[in-house]
Amino acid sequence: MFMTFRWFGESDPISLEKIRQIPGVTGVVSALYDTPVGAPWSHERVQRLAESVDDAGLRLSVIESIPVHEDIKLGRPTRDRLIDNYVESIRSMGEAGIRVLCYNFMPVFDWMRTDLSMPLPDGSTALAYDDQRLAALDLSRGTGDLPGWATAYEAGELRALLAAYRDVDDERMWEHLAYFLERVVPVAEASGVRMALHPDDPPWPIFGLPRIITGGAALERLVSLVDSPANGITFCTGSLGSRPDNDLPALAQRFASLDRIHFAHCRNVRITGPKRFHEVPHPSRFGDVDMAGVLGALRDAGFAGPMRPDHGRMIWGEIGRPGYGLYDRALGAMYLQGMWEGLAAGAGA
Ligand code: DNO
Repeated sequence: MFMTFRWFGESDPISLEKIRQIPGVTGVVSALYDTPVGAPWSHERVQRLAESVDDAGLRLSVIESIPVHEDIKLGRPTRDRLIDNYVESIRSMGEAGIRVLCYNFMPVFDWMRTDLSMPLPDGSTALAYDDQRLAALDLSRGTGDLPGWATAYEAGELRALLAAYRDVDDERMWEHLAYFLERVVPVAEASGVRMALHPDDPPWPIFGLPRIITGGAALERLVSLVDSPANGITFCTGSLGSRPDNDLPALAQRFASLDRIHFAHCRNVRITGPKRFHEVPHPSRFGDVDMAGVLGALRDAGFAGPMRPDHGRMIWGEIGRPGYGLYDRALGAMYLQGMWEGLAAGAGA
């Protein structure tokens, strides 16, 4: 593996110069944040982004994400034109030499939490989710009040979208995902790009919306939809790990040995009840994720792809984008590299 770090572009308070000073981080994970969802990414723009990262002495290793338009997820007739645009964006990535695309197929919302700054006993704060609190959230005024990275929707727009999904159950979502992948994966393969679907976070339905990428059975089904190495997954320990029925080391072993893990997101969660968890520091002993088991499985399978520390807590008085401050993620990067180095040493012993 090689270590990467997410960067939200020029407006990110954590500059590339700072990222470069985290020992061992060589890759950057980023995106074109000002392109409207559904519009094609031009080769020039992607190339310019890659060059700005190069200039800082790093390499743009992963695009996270090219968002999938809701019309594709809903299976609307407009999807064909939007898929053409998506394919064009993938070609642009390939031409710019970027080999991994992390994306998701979650309806309406991306990752969701009910608390962005839950205090932990040591005085740090972390992201937390509690399904009972989610049920109490009011969507009638749009997404404005939601604690999460949801795309902003006005009340009316959100109501219409939620209504449109009422006709889309899990099986329809799978059909729409297959339709998308059948058209996109061959182009990714020809462009030298590996697609890495991010599991749903949290991995269960929210607000009555279907969520299908939840665990081992779903990942098996995903990789069989289009049988190509370009149709892979982002192995997110935190998302998959918030369900106790997911055996993370076994899943890592299974999908890495198929060469379908193209990107690893590593973070830890503590499960505190049914559909209730909060994020914790990266090392295994703070939560329910067996990080050594996961990294050991990846290493044994010869995983050579990008890995990044995922969400960190807010520590040392840092104020910033929830989950994406500098300090705790940098500590995570060091822990993960230390673990990897130790595993490598152990393998020869
Ligand atoms: C959260 C991230 C996700 C991820 C998308 C990929 O912190 O892991 O938002 O970027 O789901 O499309």
